[in-house]
Amino acid sequence: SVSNNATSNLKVSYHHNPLADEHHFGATHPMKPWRLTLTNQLVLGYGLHDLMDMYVPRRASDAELADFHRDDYLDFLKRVTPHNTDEFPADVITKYNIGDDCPIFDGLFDFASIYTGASLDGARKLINNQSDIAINWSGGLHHAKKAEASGFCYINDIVLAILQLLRHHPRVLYIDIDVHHGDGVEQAFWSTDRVMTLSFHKYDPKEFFPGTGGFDDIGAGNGRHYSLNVPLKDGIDDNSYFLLFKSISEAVLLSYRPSAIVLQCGADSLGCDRLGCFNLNIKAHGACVDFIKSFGLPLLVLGGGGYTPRNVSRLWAYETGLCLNLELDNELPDSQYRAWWGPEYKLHPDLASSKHENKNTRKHLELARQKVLEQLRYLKG
Ligand code: ZL4
Ligand code: CA
Ligand code: ZN
Repeated sequence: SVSNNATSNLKVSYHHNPLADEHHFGATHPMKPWRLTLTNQLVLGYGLHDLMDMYVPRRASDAELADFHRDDYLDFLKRVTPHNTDEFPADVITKYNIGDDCPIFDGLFDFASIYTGASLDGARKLINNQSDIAINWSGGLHHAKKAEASGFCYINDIVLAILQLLRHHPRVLYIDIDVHHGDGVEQAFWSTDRVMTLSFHKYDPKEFFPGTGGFDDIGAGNGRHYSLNVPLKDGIDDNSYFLLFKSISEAVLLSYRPSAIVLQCGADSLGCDRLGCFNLNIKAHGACVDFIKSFGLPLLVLGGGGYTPRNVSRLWAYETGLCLNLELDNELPDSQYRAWWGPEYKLHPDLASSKHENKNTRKHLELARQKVLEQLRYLKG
């Protein structure tokens, strides 16, 4: 069911520990780690595992997590369980931002160290030149702060992976196409020019989480002009998004000249997402990944949001194929989970929904492009 492109000689590695999939945030919580099981079913069903190096990474160690996170926060995450939460003072629970978005569930610390271990493993394979593209769909949890959970994220695997890459790479570019602003990564590298962060997201400070990521969030000190944001409105469609993405990311790559790239591929920017409000189809989202891949730099590909599991799995299987230079058959492979992709059983259902009208005027999109390109004029060296 796949047509192999014989010119492809990229080494692609896939980093996943299936124990991540078994965790539950709570019955009605939108974050469903079992979307990773659906993703793997499609990856296996399309036979992609035969074309990549498949790794089951170890958990991140305490020392690795402490490269970014504060010790007291890590100790808390390690000790707290649904059974002993009451024993912690209310101000501690509040301080670490535990609540409906970031609940305490069974195996929370295990979950966080598993997804983080996979991002670190991917970074190591890139550094050692054992891979050209390393994929971890369980990672990409961009909201976690140094000492605080946020937006379904507890440990910031992206920051930790970038810190590893910085040991060998002078400049790392971080690109985030999740529908939410990549605030945790931006904040971690706010005052350095060694990481440039670029996030595309829905922006409405009063109505949409996390409320940051306006044009004027540009970084500070040495990092001034090295945080880039593309605030968007509801309903953006395939063409507007891809053209904007292409022109901005190309200009950023040519000016910043990174030696490695981390790409957060949150699937909640697809149309019909339970939390998102964009109108992207799988091919347009994938075209962004493919465009970044075309620069031929070491690339760490991560997951992130995505709240309609059948479409998350379609997208990430498709993007795994793109990393391998494959265009997957629109007919989905057979699997024991097949019923999830009914009634059409296609890789590319039409996801553009009339639920979110396109509120992005040409004028707004042109302003967004101008604002970002303006920052690039100030870059040093
Ligand atoms: C839920 O149904 O906008 C959490 C969260 C839990 C189950 C039972 C509790 C019901 C939607 C969201 C009450 C939930 C109220 N349950 C949640 C300001 C908010 C305060 C919390 O993709 N309430 C906060 C976070 C965002 C807010 C988005 C995206 C992560 C990522 C990377 C994080 N928080 C309002 C919401 C539900 C829930 C239903 C929810 N939370 C939707 N959007 C948010 O960028 C992985
Ligand atoms: Ca984003
Ligand atoms: Zn998101």
